[in-house]
Amino acid sequence: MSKPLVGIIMGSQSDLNVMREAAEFLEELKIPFELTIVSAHRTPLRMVEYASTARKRGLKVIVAGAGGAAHLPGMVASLTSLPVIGVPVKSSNSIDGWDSVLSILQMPGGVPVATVALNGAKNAGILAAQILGTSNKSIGRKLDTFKISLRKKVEDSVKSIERKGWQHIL
Ligand code: RP5
Repeated sequence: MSKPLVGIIMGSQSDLNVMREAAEFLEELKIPFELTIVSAHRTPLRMVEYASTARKRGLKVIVAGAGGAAHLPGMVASLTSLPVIGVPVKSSNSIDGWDSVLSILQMPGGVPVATVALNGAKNAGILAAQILGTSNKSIGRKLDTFKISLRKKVEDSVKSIERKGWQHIL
């Protein structure tokens, strides 16, 4: 097993159902990653340890998801100079999701978190791969293929609507 390049972390096991989409995308592209629970509020010292050793351990990018008062991505970004992608999760303690979005999005100057959409873990996985793909040709090629597959899917839908008529699609 090669050393993980991406660290996927989340505040609680209850985030896994959303965060798994980042893991699934990386798995699809055969990009080595690690996945674990790190809570900013319940295990703050573990968070400090995780983030401050991440670069030394060989990680290149961190994907961090949390819900409600979602401090994990921002705090991790404060502890490492690796790029951090934040995933706002609509969790049981979220009011409506905006709380998580704004907690992750509105970072102070100097400490960016690349924030994806609410529950947008798949895009976080894609973005992590794209960051790696800037310096890794093989990952870059797989991402090009992925992009082509997105285009083909839309083209297939266009053809299908033209062939069957829109009334017969759903
Ligand atoms: C956040 O609180 C976690 O990231 C999770 O989204 C939310 C709820 O956690 P649990 O109470 O389900 O463990 O810190």
